[in-house]
Amino acid sequence: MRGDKEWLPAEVPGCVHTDLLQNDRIPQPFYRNNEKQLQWIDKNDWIYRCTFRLDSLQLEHNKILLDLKGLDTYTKIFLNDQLILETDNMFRNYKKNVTQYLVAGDNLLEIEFISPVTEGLRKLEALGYGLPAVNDLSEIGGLDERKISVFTRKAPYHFGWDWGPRFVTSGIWRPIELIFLDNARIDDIFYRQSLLNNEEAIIDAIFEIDAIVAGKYKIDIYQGEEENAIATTSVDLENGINSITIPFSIAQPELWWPNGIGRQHRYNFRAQLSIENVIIDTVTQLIGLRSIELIREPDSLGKSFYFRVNGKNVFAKGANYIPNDNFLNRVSTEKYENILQSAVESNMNMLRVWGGGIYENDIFYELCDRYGILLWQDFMFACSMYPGDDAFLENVKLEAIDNIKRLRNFASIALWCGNNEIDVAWCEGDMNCGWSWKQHYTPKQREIIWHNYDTLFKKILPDIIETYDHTRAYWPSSPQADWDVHARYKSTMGDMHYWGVWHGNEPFSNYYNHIGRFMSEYGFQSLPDMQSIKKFTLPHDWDFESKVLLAHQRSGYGNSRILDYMKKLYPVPDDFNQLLYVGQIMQAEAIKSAILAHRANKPYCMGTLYWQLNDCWPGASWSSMDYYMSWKALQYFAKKAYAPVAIAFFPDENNVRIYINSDLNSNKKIQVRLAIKDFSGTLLSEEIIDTTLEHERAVEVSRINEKKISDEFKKSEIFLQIDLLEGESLLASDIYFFDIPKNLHLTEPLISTKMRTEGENLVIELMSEELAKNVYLWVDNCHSRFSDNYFDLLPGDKKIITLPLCGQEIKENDVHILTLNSILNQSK
Ligand code: BMA
Repeated sequence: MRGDKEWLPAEVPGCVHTDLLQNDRIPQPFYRNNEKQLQWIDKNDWIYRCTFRLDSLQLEHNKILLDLKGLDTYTKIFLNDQLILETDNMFRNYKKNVTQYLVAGDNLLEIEFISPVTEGLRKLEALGYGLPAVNDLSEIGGLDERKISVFTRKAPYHFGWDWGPRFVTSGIWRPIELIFLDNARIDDIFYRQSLLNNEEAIIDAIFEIDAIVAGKYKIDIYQGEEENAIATTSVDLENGINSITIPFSIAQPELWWPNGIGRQHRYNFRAQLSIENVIIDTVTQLIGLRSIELIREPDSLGKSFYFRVNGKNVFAKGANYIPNDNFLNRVSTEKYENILQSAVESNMNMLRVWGGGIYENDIFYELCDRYGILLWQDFMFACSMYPGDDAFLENVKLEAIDNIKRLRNFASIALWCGNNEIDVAWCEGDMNCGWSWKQHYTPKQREIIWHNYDTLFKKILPDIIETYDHTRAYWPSSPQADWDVHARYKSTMGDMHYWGVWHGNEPFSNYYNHIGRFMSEYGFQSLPDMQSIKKFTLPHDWDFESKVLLAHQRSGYGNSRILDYMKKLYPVPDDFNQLLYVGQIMQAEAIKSAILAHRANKPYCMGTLYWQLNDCWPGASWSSMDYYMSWKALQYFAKKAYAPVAIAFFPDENNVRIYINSDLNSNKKIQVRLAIKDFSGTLLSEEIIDTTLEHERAVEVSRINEKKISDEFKKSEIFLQIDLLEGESLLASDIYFFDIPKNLHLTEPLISTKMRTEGENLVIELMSEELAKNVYLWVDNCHSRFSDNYFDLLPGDKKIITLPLCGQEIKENDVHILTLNSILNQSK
């Protein structure tokens, strides 16, 4: 800390919070209420320093650059006691020529981090009035109503969000490197795909080369290990940055496809720069060849909004993605793998990198390319209004250019989007719409604030996209109906965030009648499971209203919103573990029904991304995986709801309509077996329908009159089972209840289990005489992932579940089972 004499060891990449933790100076930030007592950290300035040795040979290079890939955020950088650079943007990559400052022997690099709070307050005062920033948890930071997040180009969620804590970090969050140059260096290559079809791909390789020595150079581009170059050019480079375009083509290109549609082929392009037959620089990149378009065309209902990849219209299935930790240096490659493999395993093909987080690390995009996960990429602006002074706008411009250049070669990026929810929150032009922000300002201030918005999101950012990446579409804000039309729940154009359920306290059934052209957000909260809760709490915290659990719940209505919904639909258990479990299945059922409704409305609706895939700390949130990477019930449900073939039920006033969603690429003749059974499996009625499953469409296969069912049977004692059969093989199956869960007359099931170890897995065989609803399995102290969980076990069916062993012996008694049946029976 500045003013302190003590130096502590630190990590790079890292941040001051994790360094203090490593040095035992602070307690675990996420544990219980510790967040509050750690708010002093961001009010201080911190200095990081190191020495590095260079020998005289290294100093002989013509130019030496210091490459600072990520500094969070306000810094003064000293090299051998000389101020060489000041920075003010976490998202920028700064490069500084340091040749003249370096010496043979020890060199001292010192980076002084100025408190983002001090700087933010200074900027707020200079502006003279505050700007809306609804998720900035200023009170927790001891700043009362003073929202400073908007003044600093730093991850917005560091200042708090409605699912995350306030830890305003400082530190070197990405690596720092020295680059030695003699003649010239390839600074950047953009493989711009100007034409792509089955016959041919035409690629413009656009090079930026930094030449220190002007002269004749040669550029070769190779494919993989092939000896013959696919393009060769001789160039005369001038001193400084040279831009050179080298077009080349590939015959019968193998294309890159999103997950579930095709393979993710990538070409390995190796570019070489040489002078007099000596190779002086090589850059290798894996490039997926695909065309991608955002199709917004007027139609009879409004205007379409969907992605077309390689000429094929893609229904987007996925979720919104936030950073995986408040302390970004803790997100390991394994964690990125885990989260993206979870997305793939859950049949997703798109994630939205939401605008309140970060432009992710390269590894994230690399994995999305590898696994076929398309990305809706926001710029980092969310739920706030931003300043518009020249310095701010120039800073954002450079940030956008840095990140577009870093990311534009990734095949996975489908769209650049200006911000999250600002258009809809401000709602220019109508005093009665929006989030009541405008009312706090004078007409003059309103004009300035909107002008700033307009300049940044409707001029600067689209212009930059046009210059640096015009092969992709730009969309100013999510959600938006059209370029100049605000989104509403009734919009028949653009993308939609539907928050009537949860924020609006509306019933889950409203998911069926609020369907837009592309559902880019909707969600429902739950808490993590008991094993995760135990990691950051003590037993006396295990209560929805405890101080600690409320501190880990950042949405305004607290946990009471979960309880309100639960009381209407489910039994509300006294036992805390059971309460968590019911909360999770309620969330899972809600989002499953929304996903299936969106899919059934294809092609009117062409995408569904629920809020939210992951967490940045342990707590209540809308996530389907918790901070510890444990799958909540929702993740298991999403996997089934996103399966290529999935059954959807839509109850309306009189009927339940049954749809089959198919993303298969051919039609299939199938048999649909509809069976009404009681909970012990007795068949009460049956119908078999021969039909055709239409590829890439949803078809209605049946309509069941619920009134008739209630006349004939006791609706709380029966269920409908649907099996889709193609010949002998079961394509999909699901069940439907004619009553809400809390009314179901499910008896305590006798589940018989058989367990055995097979290699690295525990195999569990389950059977039940009675229908067992939402069978939840867990093993104490073993957090690995079951092959399925929270599933319905049908009477007489055998279900086999596997669990990777956690390096421990698991005995029969260690495996616990909970069902909704038991809870219903306790509450009687
Ligand atoms: C959406 C998001 C987030 C927020 C979430 C839940 O509006 O864009 O800002 O966390 O809702 O409220």
